[in-house]
Amino acid sequence: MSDEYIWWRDGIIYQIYPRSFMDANNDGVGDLKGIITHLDYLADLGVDAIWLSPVYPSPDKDFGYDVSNYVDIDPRFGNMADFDELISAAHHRQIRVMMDLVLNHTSDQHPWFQQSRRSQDNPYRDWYLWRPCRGGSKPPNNWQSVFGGKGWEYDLKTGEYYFHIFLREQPDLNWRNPEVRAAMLNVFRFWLDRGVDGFRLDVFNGYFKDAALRDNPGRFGLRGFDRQQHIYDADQPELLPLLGEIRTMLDSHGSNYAVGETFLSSPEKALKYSGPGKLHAAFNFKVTQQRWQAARFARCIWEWEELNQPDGWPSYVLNNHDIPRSTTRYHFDLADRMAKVAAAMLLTLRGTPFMYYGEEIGMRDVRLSRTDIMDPPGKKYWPLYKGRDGCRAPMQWNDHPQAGFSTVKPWLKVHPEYRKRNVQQQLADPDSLLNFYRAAIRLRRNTPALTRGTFRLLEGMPSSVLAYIREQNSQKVLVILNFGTGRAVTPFPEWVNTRSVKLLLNSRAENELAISPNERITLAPAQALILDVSQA
Ligand code: ISL
Repeated sequence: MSDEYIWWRDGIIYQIYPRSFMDANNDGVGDLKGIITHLDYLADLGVDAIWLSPVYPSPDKDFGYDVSNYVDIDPRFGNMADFDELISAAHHRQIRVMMDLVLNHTSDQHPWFQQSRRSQDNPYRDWYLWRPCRGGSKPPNNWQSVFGGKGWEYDLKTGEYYFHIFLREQPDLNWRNPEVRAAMLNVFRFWLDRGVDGFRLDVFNGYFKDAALRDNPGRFGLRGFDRQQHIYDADQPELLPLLGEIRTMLDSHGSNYAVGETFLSSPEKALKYSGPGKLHAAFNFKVTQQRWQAARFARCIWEWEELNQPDGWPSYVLNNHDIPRSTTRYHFDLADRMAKVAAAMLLTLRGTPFMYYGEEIGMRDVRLSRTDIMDPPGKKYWPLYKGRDGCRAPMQWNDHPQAGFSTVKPWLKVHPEYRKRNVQQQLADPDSLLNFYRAAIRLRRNTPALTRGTFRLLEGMPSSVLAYIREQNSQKVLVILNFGTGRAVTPFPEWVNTRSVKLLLNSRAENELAISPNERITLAPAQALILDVSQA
């Protein structure tokens, strides 16, 4: 592996949900100026890139994931001048900027769809998936919407159905139409020309649907969407050549990066779409679906590692804007100690770590009453499924009203614990989760074994312990993570000379590193240790 620094390989990518990060103009919605005011915070945290969830004009039926103009900024977030300022201010601090491209569907308010629905012979008709009724009035096939109900919406005016895999206000584009393809590649170019360094591609493997629109076969599941095998409404063979084309374009602009949000993700699928001539990376969300048990993570990481051999580059994510925050998901307690173990893992695995705003201070999901729910699937399925608002609450900057996010009531409720959990308080506390993230990120940056090094799981550990070795040239780093709430006595691999072990990071600094005469380490509950064992 080359020793030259490559930001998307060696660096850390931090996802910002702009409407919840910082509200500089005090209208209750976060904005670009707000992000600019906190770039120093991000530089100090040590991230190499930020990915902005959508900031384009949008009617907000799906909070920006329904785009009505791909080449502008929604006035609630600011304007193009603010965007240019953000790019240059970020670059000034060696922070790259990634845009979220939502190209599977547009908003129904996008001028393309407005044209398309006008008449069957409108030049934009074929930009979307319009089909006549089947057998009189039935939808063209059995495809469903992820957010509930049928995937087809009947349009009275022109007497046909259009397909939407998400909300009816998010019609799917017809990527087989060369004009759509060309328009979308121009969207990439537009942002590249403005200085953007990379992209996150929303639902990229959904771009193409079966040309014959065949019915999906059934399977067992709770919701309509889950009761089908999605073999015809995603992952079609036309996708790979398109990814090749996207990659060529990105490479011809410099070292621009693209990570795909693998829809209906599996590790095999993520791998299939990433690598040379394809996307740089595609998310493997299996990691986010594990219970907090060392053995489960070991299996999942091992599988992802194996798939990425010999020359794939994994990425890891514990949090994003679609799933409950890891602290809430795993019911972390022990005063953030377990969150430190998760951080130590994320930042020492072989692969690009993705962080999500607020993860570094251990934000929890906010609990909302039925009337406060904003997310459409949450409204639809309450109380069975409460939607994704919980992980999208305003960033907790300090203990001022509204957590320093805004001076007015924000678009979504602030988590009530913000007075004791916020950036300001954690910066001042040397033992805080935030300071642990900062230290671990610094260590990672200065330790080639932790970025480019090989990865090897250690066997023979107690059941609550995940341990692995990262190695680069002569540098060997041992990571030992106690996932359990009890103590764990852990052996060293026999080749380690325990007398020359050097402590690099200890998540429970109050416990000194103690190696017993029989060459074992006793880990406290939820303790993470990162050790230099090069001299063994
Ligand atoms: O979030 C999910 C379930 O809770 C997923 O099914 C999610 O909808 C899917 O992974 C696609 O997500 C992306 O596209 C959606 C948008 O709502 C999500 O926020 C986005 O990440 C439609 O654009």
